[in-house]
Amino acid sequence: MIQTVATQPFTDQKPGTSGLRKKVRVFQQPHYAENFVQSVFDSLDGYEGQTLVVGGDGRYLNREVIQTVLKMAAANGFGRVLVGKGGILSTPAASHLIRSSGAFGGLILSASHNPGGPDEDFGIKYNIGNGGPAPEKVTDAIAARSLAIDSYKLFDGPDVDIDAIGSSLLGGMTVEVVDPVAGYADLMASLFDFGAIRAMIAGGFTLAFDSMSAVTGPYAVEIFEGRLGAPAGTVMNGTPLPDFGHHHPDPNLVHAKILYDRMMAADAPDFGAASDGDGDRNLIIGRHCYVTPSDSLAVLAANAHLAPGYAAGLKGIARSMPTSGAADRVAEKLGLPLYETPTGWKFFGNLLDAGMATICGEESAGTGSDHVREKDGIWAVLLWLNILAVRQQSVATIMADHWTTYGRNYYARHDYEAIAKDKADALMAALRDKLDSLPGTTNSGGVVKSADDFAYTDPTDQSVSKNQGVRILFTDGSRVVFRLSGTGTEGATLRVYIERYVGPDGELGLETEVALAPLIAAAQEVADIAGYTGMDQPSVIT
Ligand code: G16
Repeated sequence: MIQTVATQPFTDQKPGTSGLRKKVRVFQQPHYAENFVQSVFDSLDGYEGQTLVVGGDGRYLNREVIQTVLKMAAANGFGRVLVGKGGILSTPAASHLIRSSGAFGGLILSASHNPGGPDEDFGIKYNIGNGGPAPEKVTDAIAARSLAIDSYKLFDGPDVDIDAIGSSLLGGMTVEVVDPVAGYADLMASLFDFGAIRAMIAGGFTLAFDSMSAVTGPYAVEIFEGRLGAPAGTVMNGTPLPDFGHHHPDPNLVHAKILYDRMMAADAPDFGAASDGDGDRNLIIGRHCYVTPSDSLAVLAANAHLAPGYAAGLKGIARSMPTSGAADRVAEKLGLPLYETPTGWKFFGNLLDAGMATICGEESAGTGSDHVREKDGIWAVLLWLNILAVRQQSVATIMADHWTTYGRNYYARHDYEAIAKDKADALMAALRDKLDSLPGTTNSGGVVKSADDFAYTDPTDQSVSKNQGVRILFTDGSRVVFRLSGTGTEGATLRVYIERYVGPDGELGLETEVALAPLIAAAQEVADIAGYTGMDQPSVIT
């Protein structure tokens, strides 16, 4: 029986950079998740009888919200829902399942790299039929609907068993519980030379992959240990846990410190990597050699042709604006177009659909390609492994070679977390007020060439996205970028992105902090970060 439940709008359901992310306790309010899911359905046209994909990263509340989604999908007229066994689907696997099943769209339940548990974070994101995050026109419609909603529809039936593969009926809707891993692993095998990687591992190459007790565990065990023959134990923290074992599943140098320390030890493996809560981010560390996400994008783009799936070359490269310009130099050399988009994977979807870009990447540890419409952590690791297997060189050698060919973009991101929202807004407003007066002035970073607030016009549909981050560009090509995160759930997070380019003949071996020190000082001078936030150090440096 279909129930229509009366409700009232919540005023805080506007999706951020990547869906709606809130504290679990916010999602546990009566009607909260239901309102958002109904707002999604109400913003879509033509899904009756169609297929919806549902799954998540296994975090606290995942299973409960999956049942809610199933009952609401049945009541709203979907014909079929595909759900990952146990409610598990990594974000890239969900994207692949949406595409390969011809689904109308999907709901991915995750707060990505944010921690999980009763006092931590949860999230819901809607992806469209191309497998990618809903574009802004859809998320704007969802936000508008969430402010007007007065009822939602729920099928009044028992919970569905999501732990056994197979089909069942919920009202008139079919629920198919599917293997979350196999189809994704097959896709990876179709893109990369698994034989070459397997031979490299059999020949003594060692790797460590930290799943951070999050969703990639089953995928990594199947692919690295199963199909590629790495020894058992190669995958660390390989069981997805609702609270990620009390860890913060963010693959950066702070939260993946155990892996980092292992990679810097005398007996380090040849290659180390980690992924995040929902499996779309990646951290790459060679033996004694950390690779920044921006550099990783550049190296992957420069060498992708060594993997079978990309042997025909790339159509273009896309990066988010705050990502370093390292990939730009590769694009230039390869004669490829380079697209600079706002932060958020959703901005890459149109470029990938239009065949304008093949590889995309972001400074926030995301890289991916046109094989799905999300960034993909395990994909990035496999492309690295394929390149290492072909080149038969260490990560450190490949990085050194890359810099002597293209020059080096020294890069760091400083995050100031959990600052009061009004203070963060005031800091950004003051910066915006200064933009016109900055060009021509000198500070610790050098002479300011230009200063603006990044705006993007999508080349495929001409849609315009404004206020995407304040950029201060210096005459020597260095830059400092300021923006507020769109994924946090507590106060505001200020992100300061700092970059300095040194050509192939310049000093390529500096410590990053040393290379960037004048620009870090300039960021303080221009934005008065300490004054506005009361913090004299960032919370996280990546
Ligand atoms: C999401 C988006 C990314 C973005 C990142 C950080 O990643 O998909 O495109 O770069 O958030 O965004 P912000 O700087 O606004 O916090 P994820 O892995 O959290 O889904």
